[in-house]
Amino acid sequence: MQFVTTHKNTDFDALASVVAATILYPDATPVLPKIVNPNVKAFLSIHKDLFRMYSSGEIDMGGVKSLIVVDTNRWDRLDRMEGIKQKQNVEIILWDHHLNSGDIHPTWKCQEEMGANVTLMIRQLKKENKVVTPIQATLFLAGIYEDTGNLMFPSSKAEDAYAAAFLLEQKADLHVISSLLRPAYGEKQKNILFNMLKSANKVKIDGHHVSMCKLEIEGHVDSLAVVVGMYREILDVDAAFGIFTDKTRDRCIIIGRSSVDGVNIGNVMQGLGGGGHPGAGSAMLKSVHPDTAEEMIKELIKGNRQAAVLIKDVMSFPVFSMPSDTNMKEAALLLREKGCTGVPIVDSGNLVGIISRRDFRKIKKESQLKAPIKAFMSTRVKKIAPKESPMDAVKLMVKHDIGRLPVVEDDKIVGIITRSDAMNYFYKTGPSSKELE
Ligand SMILES: [Mn+2]
Repeated sequence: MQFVTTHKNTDFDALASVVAATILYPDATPVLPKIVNPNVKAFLSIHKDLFRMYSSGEIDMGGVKSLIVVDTNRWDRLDRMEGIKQKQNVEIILWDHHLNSGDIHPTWKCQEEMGANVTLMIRQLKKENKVVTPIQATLFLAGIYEDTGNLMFPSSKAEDAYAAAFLLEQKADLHVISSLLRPAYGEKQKNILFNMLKSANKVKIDGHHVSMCKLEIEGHVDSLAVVVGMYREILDVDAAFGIFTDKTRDRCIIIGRSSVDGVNIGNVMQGLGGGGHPGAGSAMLKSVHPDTAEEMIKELIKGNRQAAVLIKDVMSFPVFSMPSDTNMKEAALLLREKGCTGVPIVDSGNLVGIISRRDFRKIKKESQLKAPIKAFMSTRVKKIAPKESPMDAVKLMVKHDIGRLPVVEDDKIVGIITRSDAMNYFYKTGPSSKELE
């Protein structure tokens, strides 16, 4: 007897992986945990006849010879499988896209970092030339879109997109998918979001704007992750954490969302005993005060610091600059010679202004070419600290429509970051601006 099962609070990726497993292993009986997430529950109630699923409660696992586990590698994420954990001679087959070390030790595994778990299984279905029906393709694609944020989470891989393309070829229905993935956002969720916004705060950790919101909730609330996602977007912070305390059950539910590389939610949540991806994740803490949870999160974000790239890592230096008594004609020649559109003006190490091509348009008569640049330079210079992130630099450049930012520490100019430095960091391809200059 062979069974296939997945994690509690089953999402579309998990359900899709279970269904994909029943194609790859035709003898396997699909067993779902008692608790599945609300969208999956709604899906199953409509598709009951098409996807026959068994609940862990209604199955006798006594004669089990083989268990296929998908989309998790931890026993405590499975529902009522403790009996099998103790047993000898049960073959365990694992399909998982999480690389964290779990306590399920499989006989055979396919474990690779991927945006969605079902991507791994679709690759195998293709290899074995298995037939995928349009309805199965729709479910599988919902799994990929949900786990990769429509292929926009940084954890998405090219393989996820290949799998998505294959599923579209198999006639996955995008109309159905958009209704399946509709976030369950109702009155309860709206009230929580309003209360979070009322007490909203922002802190800066290692150059990232982070918001942590502590709130008391009563009992189980669906779709808290959606609420935290909306909260992050409204506050326009790099990362947001909701610390939800449920006093009656003496526990904290922690949900995080991030839009920057420097704050890896998956790592933070793993540090709290939970899990997730770089962009999204959650954890549950028993008997922990919310203030303690907040401190733990801060420490864990700081622990991620090594991974974060800072301005000082991507800026150019030494900086070509001019003193403020250079005359306009000389400055124009130097700009042309260096091929720059703007140059910082520095007097005895201190940044006093910036001169750019547009400042030369202020010149009305020839005699002004002999005037010192200090008469024409802009003195309200936007600058950035070496500890900030390339993302912060890009935001400033876009906001003020400028192409370069002097990097300043203790009033001294230590470097300059240009639009192309920032872009090279984001795309990590092609020659760097330093090589071009
Ligand atoms: Mn998954």
